[in-house]
Amino acid sequence: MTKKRALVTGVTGQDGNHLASLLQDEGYEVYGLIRGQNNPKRAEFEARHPHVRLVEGDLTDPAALIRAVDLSDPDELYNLGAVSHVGYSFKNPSLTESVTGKGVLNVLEAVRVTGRSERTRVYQASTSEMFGGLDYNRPGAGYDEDSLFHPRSPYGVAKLYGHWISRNYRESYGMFVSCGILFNHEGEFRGPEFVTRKITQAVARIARGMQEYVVLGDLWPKRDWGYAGDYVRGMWKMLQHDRPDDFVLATGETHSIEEFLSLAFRTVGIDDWTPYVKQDAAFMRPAEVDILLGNPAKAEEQLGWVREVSFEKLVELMVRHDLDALAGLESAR
Ligand code: NAP
Ligand code: F7E
Repeated sequence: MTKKRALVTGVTGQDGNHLASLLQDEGYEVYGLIRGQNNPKRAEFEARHPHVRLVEGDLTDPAALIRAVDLSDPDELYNLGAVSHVGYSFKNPSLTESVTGKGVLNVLEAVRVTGRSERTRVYQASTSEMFGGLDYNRPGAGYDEDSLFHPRSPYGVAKLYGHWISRNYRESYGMFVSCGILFNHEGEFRGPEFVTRKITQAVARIARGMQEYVVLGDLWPKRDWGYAGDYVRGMWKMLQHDRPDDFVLATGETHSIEEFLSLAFRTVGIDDWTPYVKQDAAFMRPAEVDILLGNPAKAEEQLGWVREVSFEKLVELMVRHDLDALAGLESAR
């Protein structure tokens, strides 16, 4: 039997790393889009995923995307590439619009103009940041697929464009395009610029006596945090479903950054984290998303999606991973 073929944009990111492994395990021939003429993540990625064929291309370059689609001839295309950091998007709004917003259009057009509208199923990485978490727009049972959107950052606005252009291509051209509205998901591949990894790396270093404190922004915002490994399985399930649709993936629990800090420090035996945390306005945003809480009922019922890793396990997994990484560095010296 011929293998299914998948193309993943953003393959060098957190979700790309998890998804590349999942697709390999499912027997796919996997292609990954990699940007830049000398991407610093390339060597590490190739060592971890020797089976993935990397194709050079940038989401802002329509011709590069057409070439990548032609070369990989995918049954499934997962569009994970994006400027994904909310704080960075305030400082680079135009870049964010080009990559995170218009990049989606470029991907959809590459599929369409190469005559693959009927063949290639597309996953679009939409986000809970599209909801905004404002008082007037805060459903008690959690945001679902029908909740109102009110994005609060250039990132959220660009993602909302990507979400709607995906729905538009589904409706206009009958393309199989599914949007996963994913709430925050974290893990061992999370970039150090995001708050969870910044905390767990700092906790590991503080526990080893290599760092005195960590400097953060606001500590009161609440997030619905899950494990990335669980969420990429949900993405894959969306493209195996009998029709294209939108699905929320979330845990249905919300926790503040203070709660994350408390659990992370407790993992290394520190009960009072307050002496180890300082705050700086540099890490605060011009507009904040106060609280995110998702309702994954539709994905659970229609896709049979289940989350395996709890919030408590997630925090422990990340801290232990970062402690092990430090121990590995120390023994290599
Ligand atoms: P990530 O770790 O930040 O990865 C982003 C990926 O996009 C990286 O591979 C990056 O390449 C690539 N990229 C950036 N600019 C590009 C460009 N101009 N052309 C081509 N590729 C480019 O993000 P993630 O956490 O894996 O998230 C995956 C997707 O899900 C993103 O679209 C994100 O916005 C969305 N999302 C994430 C979450 C979450 O909690 N993680 C929740 C909802 C939605 P480099 O490695 O070269 O930088
Ligand atoms: O911030 C606060 C910050 O950057 C979480 C992306 O994957 O999930 C992610 O977006 C919270 C915010 O993630 C620091 O203000 C405090 O309230 O880890 P984050 P995010 O903004 O929720 C969504 C669903 C996505 O789609 C995005 O792509 O933590 N915070 N102090 C901090 N945040 C950071 N990064 N650094 C701090 O020092």
